[in-house]
Amino acid sequence: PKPTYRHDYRPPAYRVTHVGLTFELYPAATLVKASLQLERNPECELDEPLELDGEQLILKSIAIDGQPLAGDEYTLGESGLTVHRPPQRFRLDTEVEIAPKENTALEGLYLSNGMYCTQCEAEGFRRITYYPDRPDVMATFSTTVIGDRGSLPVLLSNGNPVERGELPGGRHFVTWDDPFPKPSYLFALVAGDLQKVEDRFTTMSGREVTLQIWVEEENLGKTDHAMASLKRSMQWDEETYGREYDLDLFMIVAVNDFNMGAMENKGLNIFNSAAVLTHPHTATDATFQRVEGIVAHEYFHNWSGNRVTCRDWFQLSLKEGFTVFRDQCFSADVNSAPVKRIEDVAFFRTAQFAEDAGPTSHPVRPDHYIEIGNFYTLTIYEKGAEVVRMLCNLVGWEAFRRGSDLYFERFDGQAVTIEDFVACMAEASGQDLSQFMHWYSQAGTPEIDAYGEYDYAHAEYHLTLRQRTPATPGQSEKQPLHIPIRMGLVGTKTGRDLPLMLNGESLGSDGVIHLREEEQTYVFTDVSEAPIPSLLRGFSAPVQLRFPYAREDLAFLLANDSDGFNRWDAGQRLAMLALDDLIAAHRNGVEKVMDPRVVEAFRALLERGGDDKAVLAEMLTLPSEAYIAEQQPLVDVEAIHAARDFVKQSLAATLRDDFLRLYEENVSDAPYAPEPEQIAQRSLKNVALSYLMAIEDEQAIELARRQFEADHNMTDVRHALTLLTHSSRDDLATPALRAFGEKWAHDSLVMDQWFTIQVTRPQPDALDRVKHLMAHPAFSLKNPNKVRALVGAFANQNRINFHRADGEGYRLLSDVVIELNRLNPEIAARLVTPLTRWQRFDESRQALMKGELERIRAEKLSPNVYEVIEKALA
Ligand code: B3K
Ligand code: ZN
Repeated sequence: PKPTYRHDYRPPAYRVTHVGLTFELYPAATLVKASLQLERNPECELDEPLELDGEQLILKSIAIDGQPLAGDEYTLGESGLTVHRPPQRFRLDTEVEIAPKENTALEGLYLSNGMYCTQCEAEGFRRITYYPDRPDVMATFSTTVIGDRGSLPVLLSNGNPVERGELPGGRHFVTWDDPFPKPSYLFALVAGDLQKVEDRFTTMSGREVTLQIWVEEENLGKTDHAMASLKRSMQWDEETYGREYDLDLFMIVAVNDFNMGAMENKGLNIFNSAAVLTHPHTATDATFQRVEGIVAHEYFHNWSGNRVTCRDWFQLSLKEGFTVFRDQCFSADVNSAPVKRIEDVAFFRTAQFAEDAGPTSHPVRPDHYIEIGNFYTLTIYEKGAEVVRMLCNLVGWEAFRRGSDLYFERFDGQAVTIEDFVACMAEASGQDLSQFMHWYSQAGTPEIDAYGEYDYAHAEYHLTLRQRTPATPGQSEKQPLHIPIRMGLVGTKTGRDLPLMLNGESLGSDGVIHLREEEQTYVFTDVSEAPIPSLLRGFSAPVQLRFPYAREDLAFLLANDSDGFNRWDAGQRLAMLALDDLIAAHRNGVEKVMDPRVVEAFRALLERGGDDKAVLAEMLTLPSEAYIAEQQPLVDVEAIHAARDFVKQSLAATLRDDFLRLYEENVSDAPYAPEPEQIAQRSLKNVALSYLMAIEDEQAIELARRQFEADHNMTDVRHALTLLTHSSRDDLATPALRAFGEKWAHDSLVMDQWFTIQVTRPQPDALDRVKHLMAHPAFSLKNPNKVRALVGAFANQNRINFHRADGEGYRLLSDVVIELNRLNPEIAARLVTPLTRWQRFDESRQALMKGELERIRAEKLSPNVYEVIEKALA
C-alpha cells in the first residue's frame, strides 16, 4: 500500500451536480443503480479522464447519456474505474452488485441483525457504487430504496421522503430527496424492522422539525435520554452559535454492529446502540453523559462538518476538533463544568499524550497516510479540540463567535481547509495567528519546564518558562509554539490570588501569559507576599508542564487555589510524588511507607465540607495506573500497581471513618435521574465505597453487597459488582457475577458491561477468563462492542494482567488482531495499539511485544493493520 500526501492535493477534474441512486436490497446480491450528473471542472484539461473510486463492486453495466460504453472507453481496476475522454457535461449510469451479507468490515452497506445500514466515512461509499469518493465533491442526492415489505418495513435515507409505493413480489419502495449538496461520506441508508419514537422541535425562526429515533422494538423504552439530549443540543446550538437545523426531519437510528460511536450522515445519524440507548437499570451515569455528548456531537456536525465540510481528509480535524470543542462546551454548560474539564483532561493526558509519544504520533493535520481510517485518533479529535479551545481563549469568545459566523457564512456548501477556519478567526479578531499554526503541523506533546523565584527585596516574582517539543517520527526539528498559559500567584499568607502586574500592565488576578520563545522570563511586580504559582489553569494548553513544587506547596494549592481545575491537579501532582517514592521502594524491595502529607491533604478535603460534590469525588480519585505509567521514564507495571494499591489501602485504613461517613451521607433512595446533583452524589458515595473496599473489612463488604442487591440503578449496581468482582474474595465475586449474568442475559449492552467487569479484575485468572468468555454465546468477534468490552478492556484497562511477564497477554491480543485483520481491519488496527507502545517497557517485555508485532506482520495484512505495524516496528 502506498501513502497519500497532503501536498499532492488537486481539485477534482469532474464535479457531480446530482446523484440518483436506486437500491434493490438483497443480502447476497444487492443491485445499486447510480445516475450521476457530471461536469468537467473548467480549470481542467480537455482530455482529463474521469476517475471513479470503487472497491469490491461487480460492474453490471455502464453508459454515458444512455449509450453503453465500449470496452476501450473505460478501464476497470482493483480500486476504481477510469472513463477515457468523457464529454464536458454528461450523465453516467452504472449498475453494480454488492454483497451486504459478506461485509464484516462494517464499511459501505452491511447487515446488522437483519437490518441494512451504511457507514461511508471516510471511504466507504466506494464500496457501494463507482463514484469520485472524496469530500470536495458535493452533490444533491435522490435515493430510492427497494426492499421486502415484510422483513424491511422501514426504508430510510438522507433528506425528506418524497414518494413511496408497493411493488410486485411483496416488495415496496421509498424515495428520499436531500436538497443540500453533500459529499458521499455523508450518504446513509437504513432498512429494517424498526420502530420509532417521535418528537418535535421548533427552531428559532419558527420552523417545525420532526425528530425521530428508530430502534428495534425491544429498545423502545431506552430512547428518552437521547431525545432529550437532542432537543437540548438543538437549542444550545441556536443560543450559542446562532445555528439552526435546516431540514424538516432529523432521524437517529440505533444499530448493534458499528465501528465507531456514531455517524453524522445528513438528516440520518446512525448510532452505535451503545452510544444512544439508556435506561436507569441498564446504563450508568457515565453512559448517560456519553450519550448526551455524542448526540450533541453528531447534531453539531450538521454545521461543523456537513454544511461546511473538509476539502480533503488531511483536514479531518477541521470538522472533528471544532465539533469536539463544541460538544465539550455543551456538556460543560448542561452539567458540572469543572468536572467535565477534569474528566476530559484526565483522559487526554493519559491517552493522547501516550499516542503523541508513541510510534503513530502525528500532527493535528497530518502530512500523509496510508489508510485514513487509522486517523480517527485522539490527536485529530481531542488535541484538535484543545487547539480550537486555545484559539477561542486567545481571541476571546466574542471574536471567536464572530469568526465562527464568518466561517459558516463564507463557506456554506463548500469543502475547505484548516487555514480557511483560522483565517476567519484572525479576520474577526485582528490577531496574527501565524505562529499559532504550528499547533496544526507539529506532532508531539510540548514540554514546559517552569521555574520561579520570589524576590523579597523588590517584591517581584520571576517566572521562567522553557518550552521544548520532543522529536516525533518524521519530525526531528520543532519550532517554538505560541502557548497561552493561564495562571495566578497564590499568596502563601492569605491563600488568595495576588494581583498580576506584568511590564506595568495589570492582568487581573487570573491572567494569561503568552509563551512564544523557546525561553522567556516574566517579572511580576508589586507582589506583596511570597506566592506559589498556579500554572496552566484549566489546562489552558495541551502541554506537559513541570514545576519543582514542594509537597507542602501542592497541599496548599489543593486547599486554596481559586481555580477548581488546578486544585484537582495539585492533588494529582501531590499523589504522583508519593507514588513515585513508593514505586521506587517497590522496585528496591524496601518497605513502603505512606507519605503523611498526602493523608493529611486528603483528610482536609474530607473534613472541609462545602465543596462541590462532583469535584470532591474527582479530587479523591487517585491517578489511574495508565496515567502513572505515562509519567514514568520506564513503565514498571507491577510496581505501579502495587504502589497505587498501597496508597489506596493506606488512605482507606487511616481515613476509614471519614469515608464511611461520606458514604452514608450520600446514600439516597430518590428515583434515579441522570441529573448533575444526583450524579455527583453517586460518584462521591462510590468513591468512598471503593476506598472502604480496598481494605475489605466486613462492614465494607456488607455495604457493597447491599448496594448490589438493592438494585436501585445501574451506576450503583455496576460499581458494587465491580468492587465485589475485583476483591480478593471469589466467594463474593462468583455469586454476584452469576446473578447479574443471568438477569441480563437478554440485554446485549449490559452483557458487554458484564464482560468488562470480569476481564478487568486484577486477579491472575483474568487472562483465562478472557479466553473462556470469548466462547460465551453472548460474545462475537464480528461485533465491535463485544471486542472492545472483552479484549479491548483487558488490554487497555487490566495492565497488570495484560503485561504478564510470560507474554501470554500479548499473545492473546495478537491472536485476536490476526483474526480481526480479516474480518474488520478498522477495529483490528485500533485493537493492536497497546502492543505498539513496546518502547516504554523493560527489555524482556519489549522483546515479547515486538515478537507478537512481527508475528502479525507475517500475515497478509489489510492496509489498516499494515500501516500501524510498520510504524510500530520502524
Ligand atoms: N465522523 C464519524 C467518524 C466515522 C469514521 C469512521 N471511519 C464520527 C464522528 O466523529 O462524529
Ligand atoms: Zn465527529
